[in-house]
Amino acid sequence: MKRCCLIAFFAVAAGLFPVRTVLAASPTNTVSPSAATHASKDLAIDLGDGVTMELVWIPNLYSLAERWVGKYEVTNGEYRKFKADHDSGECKGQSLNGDRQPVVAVNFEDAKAFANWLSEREEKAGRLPKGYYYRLPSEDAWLTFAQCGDGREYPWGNSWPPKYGNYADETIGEVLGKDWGIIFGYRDGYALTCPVEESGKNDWGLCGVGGNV
Ligand SMILES: [Ca+2]
Repeated sequence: MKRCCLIAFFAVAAGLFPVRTVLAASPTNTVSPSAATHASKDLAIDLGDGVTMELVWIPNLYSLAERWVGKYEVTNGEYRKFKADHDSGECKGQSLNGDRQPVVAVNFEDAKAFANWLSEREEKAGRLPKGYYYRLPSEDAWLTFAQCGDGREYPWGNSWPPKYGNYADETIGEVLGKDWGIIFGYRDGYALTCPVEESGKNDWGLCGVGGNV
């Protein structure tokens, strides 16, 4: 994950780090594995007004606390159910603010607050499994689901350039200038953020797990 992580590192300073939520067992969780796994299906959280947040059941994470992982990065549309006036802004005249684009212009505390809000909302509605809560993924969980559990260097495998996903491709040079880091020989068609569905799905069914948003 060397180059992808490097891109993500620089993105944090710009508020462009990816926000993804997981549904995890709390440290005091007393739910037995057999009871917990009865619901071992993907989840869809209805946030209202047609906004649905999807999570994928990842059995390989069972040794960690995480059980379900957000299928996509948290979108602007989802985040605005928590903070209605959130504005992800624009860059060089390109909007970052579409409902299906990943939320940006948020910091670590904002991301944690979103996960806490989601936990409280779902618990109040009686939809949160006993002993579980939403939070950001741990580093170990992130590496496991981004690498599909086999230690691969990139979400798609060990080859370079990427096979899929939205990265600093040749498109970004055309929009932001040639001084930006560009992956030559790779073109995903997006200079900046893209709809989360188009950010590349890994073998475990998770989209956009490499690079920044
Ligand atoms: Ca791109």
